[in-house]
Amino acid sequence: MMLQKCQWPMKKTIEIKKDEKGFGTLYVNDEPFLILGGELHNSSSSNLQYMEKQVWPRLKELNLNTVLLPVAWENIEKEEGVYDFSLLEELIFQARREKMKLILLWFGLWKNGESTYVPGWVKRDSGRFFRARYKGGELSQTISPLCKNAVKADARAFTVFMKKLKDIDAESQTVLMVQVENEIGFLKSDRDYSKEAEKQFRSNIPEELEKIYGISGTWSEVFQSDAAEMFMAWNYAQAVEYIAAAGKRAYELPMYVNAWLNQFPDRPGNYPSGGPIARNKKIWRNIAKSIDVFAPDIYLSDFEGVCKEYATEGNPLFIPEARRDPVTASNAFYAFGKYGAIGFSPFGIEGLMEDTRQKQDKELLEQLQIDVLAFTSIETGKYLKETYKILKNMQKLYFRFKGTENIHAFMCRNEHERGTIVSLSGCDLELTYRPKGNERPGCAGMIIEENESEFWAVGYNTDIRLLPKKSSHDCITIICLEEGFFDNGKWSSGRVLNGDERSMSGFGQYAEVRHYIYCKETTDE
Ligand code: N0T
Repeated sequence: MMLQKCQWPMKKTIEIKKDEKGFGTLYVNDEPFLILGGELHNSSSSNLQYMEKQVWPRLKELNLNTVLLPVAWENIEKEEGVYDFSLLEELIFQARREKMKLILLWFGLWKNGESTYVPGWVKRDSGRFFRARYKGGELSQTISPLCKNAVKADARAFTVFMKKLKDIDAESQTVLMVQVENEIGFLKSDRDYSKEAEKQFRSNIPEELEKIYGISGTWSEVFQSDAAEMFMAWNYAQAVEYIAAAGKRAYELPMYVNAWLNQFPDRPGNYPSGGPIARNKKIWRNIAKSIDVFAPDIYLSDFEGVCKEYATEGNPLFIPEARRDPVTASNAFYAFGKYGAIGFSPFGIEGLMEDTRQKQDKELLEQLQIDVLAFTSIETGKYLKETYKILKNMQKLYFRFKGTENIHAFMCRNEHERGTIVSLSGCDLELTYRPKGNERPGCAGMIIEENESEFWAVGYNTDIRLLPKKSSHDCITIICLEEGFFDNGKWSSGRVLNGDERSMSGFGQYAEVRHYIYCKETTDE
């Protein structure tokens, strides 16, 4: 007879823990999890057949482990108080079958500044669910964040949704996180000019803000030229807090909000006013306390600048949406290597194997002064799948050193930069960036030092040379340089690169891994 081992059922948890550096890591049952993600186009997950035919097969070869997809309020509560979760349940089944984790995007009251995903009964009743107005009183498509009825209705639906999620998924843990709303804020205006908003904007700032900022007065007195945006940030952050807190009481999953960043020209309304952009972080962090992560959607070319802005003061870096051109494949290494990101996820992932250069509405994007490339896939998937494959297989090594001085990252910021020096404990690395066009990933990568005579390097379009440390005259000698790959954490070496192959052993347009062993001889006088 088999003896059954008596075990306590393990408590299942999904949480983000922070280290001393402030870097966050997502833990699933105390195991670190690296989100190698991709976000679907907005409408893909509204139909199961479409998912079967057009989406899942295309995701297979990309080496993702997580898919970000929307759950629309209009779909789960078509009639007030009547809920239907059949689509959600099927999506979760499909994901499990595909061995994929999910991050669900709650498209509730606000999606890209507007209220296009609210149910018809909310849209039709603009008395009960009043809209934000532009200056002069013109109506918008955005339900005002000052509308308490609307916030309560959203919170109620969100709570029922989270409860359902707990019922069907707490055991399997297919869903890792939930995004609350999408790129929140008010578009085409610096603030809401509805009657209610006008009244509040003229009054003194709320007590809570007085405490946070240590100053009192009207919005304009306190925040001057930023008053309109701060006013919106306060109202949106409060609404989000109400909704997220209610949802968390039903099911305690990590939650985040994502930001449409302030791009040129930097005026609120040109991007959604009041969203969680860096400038508004004080309000957002103090008010929306149930939110675990404030996350940037990075379409701007200054990838490094944005990462830096967000990975501060204990805010873990998570990039739920990223550019679609090949540079995204190299940016991922940088986000994980330099800022210990918990995850990375290009937008429109099911289309990343295509070349969409001709399909872009170039004129429109140019008119809006938006970088066309940011929305263009030039078969980006064929590069991204290499990045993800490498990261997936070397994550054990990565997590072993995450948050320590042993991890370094490099990235070429513009075409004038020729290279950089990365300082290791035993030597310096001279990294020279290779010229490359828009069709390729950027020059970027990551170095992990195993000890003072051994390191791993991964990256794209960069040459590596070992130098003595600045002002020293040490003689640095390579003992062994191998190409190869990690297979589920275990190094499997390929050719030993020596002779001709050693002098031209840099990284090319597809990501590669190298293992270096070297020694240092001190030149004593
Ligand atoms: C994103 C996506 C989707 C260079 C646009 C980005 C997604 C939403 N919005 O394809 O609609 O649901 O979150 C807006 C970025 C515009 C500014 C780019 C400046």
